Amino acid sequence: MLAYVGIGANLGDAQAALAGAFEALAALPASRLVRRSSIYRSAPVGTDGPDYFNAVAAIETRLAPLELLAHLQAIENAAGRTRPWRWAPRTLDLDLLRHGDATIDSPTLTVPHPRMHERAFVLRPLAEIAPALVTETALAAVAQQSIERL
Ligand code: ROI
Repeated sequence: MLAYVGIGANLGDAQAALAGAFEALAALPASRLVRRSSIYRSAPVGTDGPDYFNAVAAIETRLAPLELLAHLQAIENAAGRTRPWRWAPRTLDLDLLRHGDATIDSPTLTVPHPRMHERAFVLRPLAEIAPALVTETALAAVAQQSIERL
């Protein structure tokens, strides 16, 4: 399956965290990192705090959605992620955006990611590596959000 993972960080050396995340994704079992977007700097959405660095990765994987999710959480934890409150700043956040054409709505995982269409920091890098998945209308709807491709 071709899965898409959103990557974000806004604490510590966030750019190094993104580079480390790409390396960790490339090392996932039964998987191959097939595409990585540019890195974007974006104002925090839904909260305040430092700017985020964001990117999206495409992974060809034989891991099932919940298996992949568990690996993503292990990578976050290894990067020193803590969860003091819901929208706290984070050293590394990995969101499973899509997993093939699966639609899943379970207590631990919803794919496609339910809020990706509200977020320029997801849609812009996703459009860069998977233009067929992001319409011009969707991009126009988030055009007022502050984001810059580095
Ligand atoms: N805002 C931006 N710009 N980038 C993120 O990765 C990000 N992640 C989040 C919330 C708090 C919703 N805001 C974000 O989880």
